[in-house]
Amino acid sequence: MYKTIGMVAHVDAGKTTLLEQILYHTNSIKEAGRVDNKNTVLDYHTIEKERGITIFSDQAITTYNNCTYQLVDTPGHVDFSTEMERAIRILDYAIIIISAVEGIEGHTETVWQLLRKYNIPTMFFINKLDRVGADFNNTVNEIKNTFTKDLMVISSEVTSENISYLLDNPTSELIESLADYDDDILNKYIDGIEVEKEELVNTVKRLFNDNVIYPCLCGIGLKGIGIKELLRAIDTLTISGHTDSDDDFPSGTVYKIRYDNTGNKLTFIKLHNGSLKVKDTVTHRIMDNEITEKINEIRIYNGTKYTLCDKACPGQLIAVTGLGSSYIGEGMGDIEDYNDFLLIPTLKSKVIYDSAENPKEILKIFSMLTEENPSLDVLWIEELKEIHIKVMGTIQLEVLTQIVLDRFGKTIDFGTPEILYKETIASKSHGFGHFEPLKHYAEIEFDIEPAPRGSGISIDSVCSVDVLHTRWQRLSQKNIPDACKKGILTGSPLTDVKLTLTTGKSHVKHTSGGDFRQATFRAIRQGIEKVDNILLEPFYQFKVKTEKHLSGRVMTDITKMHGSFDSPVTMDEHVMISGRVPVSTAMNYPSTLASFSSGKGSITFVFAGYDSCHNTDEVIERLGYDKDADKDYTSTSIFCSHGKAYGVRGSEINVD
Ligand SMILES: Nc1nc2c(ncn2[C@@H]2O[C@H](COP(=O)(O)OP(=O)(O)OP(=O)(O)O)[C@@H](O)[C@H]2O)c(=O)[nH]1
Ligand SMILES: [Mg+2]
Repeated sequence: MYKTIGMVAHVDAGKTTLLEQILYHTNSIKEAGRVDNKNTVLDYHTIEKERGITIFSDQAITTYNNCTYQLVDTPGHVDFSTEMERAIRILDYAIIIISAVEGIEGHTETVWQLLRKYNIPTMFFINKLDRVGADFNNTVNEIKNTFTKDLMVISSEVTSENISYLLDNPTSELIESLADYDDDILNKYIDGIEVEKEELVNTVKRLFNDNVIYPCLCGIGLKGIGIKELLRAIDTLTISGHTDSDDDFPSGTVYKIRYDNTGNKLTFIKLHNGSLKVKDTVTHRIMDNEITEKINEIRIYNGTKYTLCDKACPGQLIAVTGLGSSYIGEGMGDIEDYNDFLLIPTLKSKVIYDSAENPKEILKIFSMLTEENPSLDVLWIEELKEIHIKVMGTIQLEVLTQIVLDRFGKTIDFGTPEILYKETIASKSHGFGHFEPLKHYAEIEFDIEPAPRGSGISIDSVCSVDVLHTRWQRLSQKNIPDACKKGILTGSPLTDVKLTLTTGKSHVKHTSGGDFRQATFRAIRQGIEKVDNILLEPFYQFKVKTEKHLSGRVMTDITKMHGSFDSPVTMDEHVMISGRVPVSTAMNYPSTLASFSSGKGSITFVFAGYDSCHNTDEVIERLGYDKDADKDYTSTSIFCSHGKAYGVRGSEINVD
C-alpha cells in the first residue's frame, strides 16, 4: 500500500525539518539531521544547503504500520511556487505547517487555495511551540478565521513539550464539534452516551477524506515533539486510494522531469493503476503523432539515493529512464494530459551570455531547464537573437545563474526582469481569414468575445461538420493557442476571450494541414483589429503588517503605487493593511518597507491575476510593438485570381 503525503507551507515554517523527524520516528534514519547543520535527507542539493531553503520538490520514503509512505517536500519560497504546484497535483494528502509565532503567512494562503482546487485532504500542523511568542490557541483561531471553520483540533498542547492526542482522550469540545457533522454522534452527545473510540476515529476519518473537516495537530518539529501523534493521525486517518490489483492497464501522470549529471533523462511518474515493468513500452501522444518508447530502468528515489526495481505498483512514485519524449503533465494510459496550472510567472527576463558562446548551446540548456520547469517557457526571439525566459522573481534568477554554472559550466546573467503583460478585447468581434496562395486553400471565421478576467482562452464551434469537416475544424482549433500568443497593442499574449468557430471552407484538392493554421492566425488578427483592445498587467494581493504609527505612510505608498486597500485592522501595537496592487509598482516595495520600518514591517504578496494596466500608454510606447511589421501575425488574407495570389488587408475585409 502506497500513500503520498506532501509538506506544504510558507518559507521557513519547518517542512523539511518535520519530514526529517518523521523519517527518524519511523526508523528510516538513525539520527535526525537539521537544516541548519546541512545534513537533512532532503534539501541535499548544494544550492539548497547554501541558501538554507528548499528549492526543488523531492521525495523520501518510509514505512509505518505496513504502509509505504512517500513523503514529498516542497519549496515554500514564492519564487519556486510553480515547483510546489506541480508536486501538489500528485499528493494523496497534504500537511500544512504553520509557525505558532508567525501565524499564517502570505504564501500559505496560495497553498490552501491550491489544495482546495485539487481537493486534497489536508491536515494542519502548528509548529514551533518552543519559540518565544508561540500561541497555539491564537494560531487555531487564525486558521479558523482565514481558511476554514471546519478545523478539528485533534492534538493539543498540555505544556509546550507535552502533547495530548485527543483521538485517544477525546475532550467534550471535540465530541461537540464533531456532533455538528454527524447525527449519530449528535444523538449520543445529547443523550450523554459515551462515543466509542472506534466510532470517533472512523467519523473523523470519513469527514477528513471527504474534505469536510481538516484535522489540526501541533508540536515542535525541531525537537521531535508531536511527531508520534502526527504519525498516529496519518496512520489511522489516511487510506490508500489505489487498487492493489496490478492487472489493470497502467495509467499514471508524469509529475517531474530531471536530467542527471550524465545527461540521462529521468521521468518521474505517479502510477495510478496497473503495474509498470522494465522493458514495458509507453506511448506518448504528441500533437497528432504517437511515439512509443521502452522503459530501461525503474528507480525508486529516497532523497538523493535510489534503488532499482523491476516492477512498479499502483500508487507508487517512480523515476524511469528510456523515455525521451515524456513531458510534465503527460497522462499515461487513460489519464488526460494537464497543463492548467494556477501559478504562472509574471516576469520575463533576457538571458545574457558571453558573445563567444554559441547561442544554440545556451538555448539547449534553457530548453532542458524548461523541460524540468515548464513555467520558464524559454523563447528564442529570432529578430533580436535573444533568449527570454519567464520567472516568478529575482531569487529564482539568482538560483538559475548558479544552476547553469554548476550543471553546465556556463557563466550567464539575466537582464532586469520585466513585467509580462497580456491583452484582451473590449467588445465582441468577428474575424475572417482566407489563405489561398496557388495550390493552397483554407478559409475560417470566428466570433470573438471578451470573457471574464482570469478565464483564459476558451474555444467552441457552432460550425456544422457538413460545412467544414471535423478534421479541418480540429486543425484550426489546435492552432488557436499559437495564434493568440501575440496581441496587437504590445505583442503580448491575448487572454480572456471566447472564440467560436462559425464557418469555414476547404478545397477537395488544394487544402493541406498548414493552410488552416495560416487562415486561423489571420482570422483572429482580423477580428481583434476591428475592436478596442485592453492591456492587462499582473496584480498582487498584498498584506502589510507594520507598527500603527506607520499606517498612514503605507496607505499613501499603496495609493501612489496605483493599488487599493481595505480598512486597516488594528491588533495591539500593529496594523494590518490588505489590498491589491500592480506587480510592476510593488515589486521593490518590500525593501522600501523594511527600510522605513527599520525591519519591523513585513509584506506578503500572493498573485491575484491580471487586470487593466494602470499605465497603458506608457507601456505601449516603451514596448514599441509595431503590429503592421509583424509578418508572422498579420490580418492580411491571401486570395487567388487567375492563378495569381494577392493580399487583402484585414481592415479592407468586411465580413460580420
Ligand atoms: N524553534 C524552532 N525552530 C524550528 C522548528 N522547526 C523548524 N525550525 C527551524 O526553522 C528553520 C526553517 O526550517 P525548515 O525545515 O528549513 O523550513 P522549511 O519550511 O522547509 O523552509 P523552506 O523549505 O525554505 O520553505 C530552520 O532554522 C529550522 O531549524 C521548531 O519546531 N522550533
Ligand atoms: Mg524546506
